[in-house]
Amino acid sequence: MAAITVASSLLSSKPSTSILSPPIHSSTSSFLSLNRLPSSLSLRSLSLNRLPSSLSPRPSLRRAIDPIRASASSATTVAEPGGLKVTVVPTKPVEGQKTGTSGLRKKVKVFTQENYLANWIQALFNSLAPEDYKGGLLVLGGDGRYFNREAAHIIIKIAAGNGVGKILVGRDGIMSTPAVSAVIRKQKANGGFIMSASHNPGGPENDWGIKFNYSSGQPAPESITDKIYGNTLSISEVKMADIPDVDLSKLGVTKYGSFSVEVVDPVSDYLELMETVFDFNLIKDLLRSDFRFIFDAMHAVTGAYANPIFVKRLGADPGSIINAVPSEDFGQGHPDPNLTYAKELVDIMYGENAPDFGAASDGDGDRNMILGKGFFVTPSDSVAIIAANAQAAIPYFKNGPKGLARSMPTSGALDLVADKLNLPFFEVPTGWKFFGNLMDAGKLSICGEESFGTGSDHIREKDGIWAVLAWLSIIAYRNKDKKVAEKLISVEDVVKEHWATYGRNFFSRYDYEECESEGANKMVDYLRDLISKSKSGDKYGSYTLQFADDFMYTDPVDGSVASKQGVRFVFTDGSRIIFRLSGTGSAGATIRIYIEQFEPDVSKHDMDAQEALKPLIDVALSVSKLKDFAGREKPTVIT
Ligand code: VG1
Ligand code: CO
Repeated sequence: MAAITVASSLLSSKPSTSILSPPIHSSTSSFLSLNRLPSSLSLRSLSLNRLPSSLSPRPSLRRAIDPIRASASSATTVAEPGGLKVTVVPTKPVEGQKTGTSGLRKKVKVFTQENYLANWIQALFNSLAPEDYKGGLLVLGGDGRYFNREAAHIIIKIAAGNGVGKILVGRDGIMSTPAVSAVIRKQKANGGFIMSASHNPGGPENDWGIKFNYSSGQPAPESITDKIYGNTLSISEVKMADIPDVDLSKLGVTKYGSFSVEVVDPVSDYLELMETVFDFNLIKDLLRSDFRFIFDAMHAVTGAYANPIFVKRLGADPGSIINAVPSEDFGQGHPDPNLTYAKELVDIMYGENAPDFGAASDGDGDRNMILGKGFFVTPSDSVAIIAANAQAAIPYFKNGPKGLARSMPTSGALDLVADKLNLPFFEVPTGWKFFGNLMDAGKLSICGEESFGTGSDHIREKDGIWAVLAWLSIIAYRNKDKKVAEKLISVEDVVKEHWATYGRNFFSRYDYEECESEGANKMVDYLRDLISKSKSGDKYGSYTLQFADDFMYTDPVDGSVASKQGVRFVFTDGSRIIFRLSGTGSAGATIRIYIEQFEPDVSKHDMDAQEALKPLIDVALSVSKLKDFAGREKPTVIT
């Protein structure tokens, strides 16, 4: 690794736009001669390796194995047009590189195995049509987690080796998932990579992940991810440009023949977009008054966005942003904004003298949690309330949303809004990739998932900061005519008013994390068998079954079919119990149970959700025999 770190520290002294000739040999004849001397690459590495390690800017850069260097001794070098030298590194397939709900996620120890990441990146290029990347523009961002820096260099070199024209990378490799989507769209890029395992913990002992989005800014659909997986099983070589590591800490362009890397500010394009979506002056007025706001970045990527947006641009108190410095292990926390893992914020919001508004976001900035003073807004309610108020409070929706959508396990609160506003409505499987086609076809504006994901067609990802700005807009709009010292309409008031209008969908999710895969799979098999035998009218406690199935979705735009997306029991009163296995974990199996019951009676709306749902939760646990199959008494997380 020393070869790479030294090269990058030398580069950092260059002016911000440097035109570097190819690092070793620039003429075709020298490529040819190199071609006959495959050992030249390792010789160069050896000599550079002798330079003092004190030149290394970051000790962490030397920790991980460089998968490409590890096999460089048997590599051959070929000439490529454009003055870029490409090394073809022989490799072998690695098992298990199938992407889940959102990208490929594994333990860091797995990703740092020889060629593991390189194989997947090359398999991705092998899956795309050449016109989708040759000479094209790609975006690269990440959430700042451990291994991102090393991974960025590997991705840049393989992209260059495959003929990509230019990479836009966030400074220090930082760019949130929604910002990557925004930049792809604004800069008309062919696609982009996000180095993140999202809400999964980071650090040498924890998780790493990679996601690929394509030209609309949308997560790659299964048609692409299936191809990538297929190619990982037959891969035999990785094409890698022989260029030094680029200094990612300095803004500017570095050129290598026909390839270039531009380090960009990760915030500016995203902030510019937010300014077109929201009325910033409206939010500014709210944040300036006696309204108290707090945002918890959970030591993750939104730390880079919170200060420029909430403090500098919108005038929030600098002390209102907590855990604002992205760290490689998220301060040893679990960057998942829910009632369990965002404990610090929850304690503040439920404590004495709590602020009026609290919010948090996850590792890569696409999730959000919204809290009022001593009050939690469920994500299912949140998207419904945003949809109901969007036209009035958010300029982007001034003509009204085009359509609404939610993932299948998300509560039916949004359905009721769609009904009232007479809007097209869609129910899709879990995972944001299913919303994009509907947005591209102009059928969908606002959508959400129960898993703390909310967003709109301003980009093609869920968007944590957008959700916070949407809620601030709603509160600001509702209070815009209030005089100083007059009592403000609170988050809780807005939610309760919504329930009074539409009824309340009590909702809860139970997660049983890191169960034995065998037991979890057996439970799902058992449930599938059960639904095949069930019939309408069957009794489950005091509930009568309307139907039970394994959710299947046919995309109304391209006709693609996603099956086995969750076992559901739907009862005659609209109550639902849903079972799914998580597709984002990196070890064992996580069982998720989703429980929902509609309550039209306002006098019952103040009930605690766990209390209101108790009979249905008991049915869910007994129907699934979860305790027997998973050997668990209690869930790890209750939402
Ligand atoms: C979970 C959520 C899902 C979300 C996905 C990615 O998936 O349930 O709604 O889209 O995470 O979110 P699963 O398969 O574990 O249930 V993120 O913030 O990781 O990009
Ligand atoms: Co995320």
